[in-house]
Amino acid sequence: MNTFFPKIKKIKYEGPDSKNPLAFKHYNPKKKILGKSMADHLRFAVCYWHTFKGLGADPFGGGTMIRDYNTSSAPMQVAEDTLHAAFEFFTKLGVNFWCFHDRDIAPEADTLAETNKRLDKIVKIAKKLQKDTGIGLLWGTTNAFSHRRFLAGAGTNPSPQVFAYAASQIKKAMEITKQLGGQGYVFWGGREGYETLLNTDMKKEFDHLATLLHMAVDYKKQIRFKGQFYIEPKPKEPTKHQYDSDAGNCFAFLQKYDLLKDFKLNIEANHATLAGHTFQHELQFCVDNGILGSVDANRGDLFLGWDTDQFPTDIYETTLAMYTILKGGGFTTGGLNFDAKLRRQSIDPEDLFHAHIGAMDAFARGLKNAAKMIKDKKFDKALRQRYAGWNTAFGRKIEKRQVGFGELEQYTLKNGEPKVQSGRQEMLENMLNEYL
Ligand code: XLS
Ligand code: NI
Ligand code: NI
Repeated sequence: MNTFFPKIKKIKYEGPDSKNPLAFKHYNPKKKILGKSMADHLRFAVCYWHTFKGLGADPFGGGTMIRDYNTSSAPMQVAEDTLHAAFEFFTKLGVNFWCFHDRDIAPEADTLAETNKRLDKIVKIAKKLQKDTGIGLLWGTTNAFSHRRFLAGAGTNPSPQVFAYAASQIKKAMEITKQLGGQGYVFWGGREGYETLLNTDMKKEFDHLATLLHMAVDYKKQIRFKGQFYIEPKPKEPTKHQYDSDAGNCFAFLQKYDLLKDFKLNIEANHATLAGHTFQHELQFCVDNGILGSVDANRGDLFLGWDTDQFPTDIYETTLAMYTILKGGGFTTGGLNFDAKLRRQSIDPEDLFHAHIGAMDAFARGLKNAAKMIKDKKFDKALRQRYAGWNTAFGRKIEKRQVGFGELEQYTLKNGEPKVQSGRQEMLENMLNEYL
């Protein structure tokens, strides 16, 4: 397997002193941290859509990246070549997982039947490549947002015929995800949202989205697919208002429609910031409510208000994210999928390696820092102290609701003004910087 990236050898761990840009300085897959290998903690996955199908296009111009696997004029030949290139890339990079949309791996044909045949052909090859390389599928998903039939949404489309088309597509995507041993399946509501309430029955559309997901749960049982279902929140883009806008909103949706036991969330860093939250906030919300599933690891740009999907490089962010993930028990079915794309000027195949190496090292450093923070227990201690009042007999009585407003008024009248304490934010921020 040395066809599409002939200049690149297997990327190795060389340690922090290495000057080789095509080596890991921090990601040492076998190294144990808190009793588990770095590879098992981080569960890195490469995404197919940006890494192999994204060629640098933006709203002002077409692709800038020329790839050897993309040269044939026969679409299915391109699909096969791309798949081989992908597995060469995964192997050389040393990741254990990949993720795809149905339409990334096989191009859509004129009819659904023909499209499904194409998928079968590619999935057969993918299965063999997975077996030969030991690389697994972290999750599969459906692209029910690019084709013009989905211009007004998939599950939330005003037309039941489009709903049916989306359902058929998801059915097939679940089947192939199962065939490839996928550990999860993602629902990102690409166009499940609206532009104006003048033409939108929001309640109906939410109901229909839930119906689609219930059907998916039923079908999952029917075909005995054991992977975990995830919803991926995003507040806007492509629609002005997306229905799965953030973790809190998804949690309410899952509860209302009785879907909580069947779904967790796939949190994307750039979607968190678009929703006006930090990445860590979204992760913490999921941990606190038992719905942390997987992560799309990327970052946005401070000055741009859209999903720039850049490779994660900020150690501050990766440290806080890994701290929350580790404290929440770590990944089980999920992992860190790089839903990130090269910048338009990064045109060489080599740039794909630089991007992923940097991102993996950034998370490896985050993991090491977070493990130290956990071992030292300094932040745990600070948090415990801040809430210590709740461990007194008085605090417990409130928590257990053994007292009500009347008793609390009596207490306050008797004891007067409460003592207030410093939040120590700056001290804690300084303490955090000691770990970076
Ligand atoms: C787009 C989403 C998408 C999902 C998969 O913003 O992040 O890439 O991860 O459909
Ligand atoms: Ni994503
Ligand atoms: Ni995104």
